[in-house]
Amino acid sequence: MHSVRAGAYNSDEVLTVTSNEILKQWVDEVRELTQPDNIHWCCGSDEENQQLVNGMLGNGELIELSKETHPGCYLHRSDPDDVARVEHVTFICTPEREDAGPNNHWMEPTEAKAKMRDLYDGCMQGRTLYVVPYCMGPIDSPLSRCGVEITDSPYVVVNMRMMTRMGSAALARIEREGTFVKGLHSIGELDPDRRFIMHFPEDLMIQSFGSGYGGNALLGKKCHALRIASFQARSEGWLAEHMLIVGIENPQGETHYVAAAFPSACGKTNLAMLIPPAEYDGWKVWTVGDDICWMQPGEDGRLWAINPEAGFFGVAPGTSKNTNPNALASLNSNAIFTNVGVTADNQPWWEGKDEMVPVTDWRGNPYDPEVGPAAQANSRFTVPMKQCPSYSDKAEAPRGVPISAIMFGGRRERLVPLVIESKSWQHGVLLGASMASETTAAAIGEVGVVRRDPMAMKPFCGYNFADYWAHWLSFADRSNHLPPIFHVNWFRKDEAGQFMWPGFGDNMRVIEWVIKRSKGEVDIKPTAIGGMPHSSDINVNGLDTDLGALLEVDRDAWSVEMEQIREYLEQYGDRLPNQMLKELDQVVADLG
Ligand code: OXD
Ligand code: MN
Repeated sequence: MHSVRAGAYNSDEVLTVTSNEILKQWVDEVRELTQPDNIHWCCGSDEENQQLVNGMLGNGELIELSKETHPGCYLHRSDPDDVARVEHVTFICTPEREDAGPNNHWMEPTEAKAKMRDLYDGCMQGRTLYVVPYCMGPIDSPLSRCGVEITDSPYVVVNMRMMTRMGSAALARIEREGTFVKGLHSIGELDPDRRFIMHFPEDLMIQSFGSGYGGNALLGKKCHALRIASFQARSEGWLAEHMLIVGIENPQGETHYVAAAFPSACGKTNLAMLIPPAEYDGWKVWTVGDDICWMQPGEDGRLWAINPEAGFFGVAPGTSKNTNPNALASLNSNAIFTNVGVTADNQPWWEGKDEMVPVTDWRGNPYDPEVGPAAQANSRFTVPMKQCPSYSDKAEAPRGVPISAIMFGGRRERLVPLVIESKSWQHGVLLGASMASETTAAAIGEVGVVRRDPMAMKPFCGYNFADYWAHWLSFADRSNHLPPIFHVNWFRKDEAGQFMWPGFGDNMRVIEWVIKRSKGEVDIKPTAIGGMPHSSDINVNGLDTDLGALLEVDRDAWSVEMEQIREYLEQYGDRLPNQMLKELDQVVADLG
C-alpha cells in the first residue's frame, strides 16, 4: 500500500503521492487548469486539521467560540449571498435530455464542460489546491463508495473530515478498487451569477463553482451520495435515498431499523434522534443516520442499509432541548457553526435555542431584532455523528442494518391520515412517488399549494424520475423479503389551525405500530388508499388527540387528490412505468 504524507507538494512530487494513475493524471490536469500556488494531499490527521483551523483563524474564515462552554467549536460566516443550495443552477448533464427527466435541469455535457473550464481557468491562483480522498460509508463496507474532492476551500476540507471518512484510509481503498467519483470544487469569487453545480453521472463526475455553502460545496453529500449515487445505484442494483435511518430498541432488547424519507424541513434530524415519551420506559432510540441511506438486498433478501455519511450537517434554528436534546448535546464540542449568532460570552446562538440574548447576528453585525433574526434561517452545524448521545455503533457495521420498514412522509395540513400502510411494494412506490408538502404562509397566495416531492428526492435524483420509479418497482423481482412501506403525516391541522398530532417524541407511537405491523402482530383495516390502523392499536395513553379524525379517509377529497397525482405522473409521458398507473387506477376504482 502506498502511504500518503500530508502537506504541500510541487507538481513533480504529486506523481509520487498515489499509485492510482487516473487520480494522478486528473490532479495534474486540474493543477494546470486552475494554477494553484500549492497542492496539499489530505491525510485526515488531527495535526492536519489543526493546521487548517489555525490558518482559518488567522484569516478570519473561522472564529473561535467559547473554550469554556464549546471547546473546539468555531463559527464560520458565509458570504450573505451564499447561504443555501441553488437548485436553479444545479444541472444533470447526460447526453440525452430525457435521461435527466423533467425533474432536473439539464445541460448538454460538452457545453457544460466548456462553461466550467472557462470558470476554472486560473481560479486557484494564490490559493492552495486540496486533494480530499473520502469514503462514503464505513471504510470496509462493500456498500460504501469512494470519491476524491479537489477544492480550494479549507472550510470544505474540515467539514468533509467530519461528514465523511476522509484521508489516507479512503485513498488506500481507492488505490485498491481503482474507481472513485471525481469532484472538482472552487469557491471562485462567490459570485451568484458565476455559480454552477454540474453533475456528469456517466463520468462519475461533479463540477461545482462559485459557492462555499454545504450542499453545493461538500461534494460527498447531496452531489455524490444522492445525485451521482442514485444513478450508480440504478445500474448496480441498489438504492441511494434521502432517508434517515433510526433503530428502535424495545425493553426486551430487540432492535428494529426504520428508514424514512421526508422533504427538507420536515424534521428528519429530529425523528432520527427522537426521545420516546415518558411512558416508553425501557425503550431506546439509536441514530444510524439523519439524511442519506444506501440500501440493497442482502443474501437473506432483506434490505440492508448504511448511512454513507459520518457527520450531521443540520439546520440550527429550532434545535433546542425541547425539540431535539440529542442534537443539542452533540454540539457542545468539536463542531462548526455556519451563519449563527453569538452571545456576549461567545456561545453560538440561534432562534429557539434558549433564553440567552445574542449580541452579534450571523453577518457579524450587532444583533437587532428589528433587522432580522440572529441566525440565518438555513444556518447549520457540522458535527461528527459519534458525538450524538443516541449514536448507534451499527453506523460502522460493514453489512449495514436490516430495514424492517420504510416510511415516506410530507407536510399535509389536510386530507392525509397520520399513517397508511401500502397494499404492496408496488403500491408503496406509488405512495412514495405521490409524496408532497403544502407550502406554508411564506408567500402571499401560495398557502396550501401542494408541491410534489417524490421520495423527498426532487432536488436530488440524478436521473429521470420515471426510470427511478421503474428501478424502485424492480425490487419486487429482486427479493420476497422486502420491508413494508408506510406513509405518515405528522402535520394535520384542525379547523382552528391547530396541529392535531403532537409530533416530535410522540411520533414513537406511530413507529411502534409500524414495527408491530412489520412483525405481523396487529391487523389493518383495508381501505381504498391503503391499510389503516385500528385506533386501539396505536398507543395514545396520556395524549389529548382525536385519533379517529387523524385516521379517517375522505373519499371525495381522495378522488380529487388521486386525479392530481395522475396529472403529476403524466408529465413523465411514455417513460412512466405502466405499473404506476395501474396502482393509481386501482385506488381510484376502490374509492368508487
Ligand atoms: C439538507 C437538505 O441539507 O435536504 O439535508 O436540504
Ligand atoms: Mn437532506
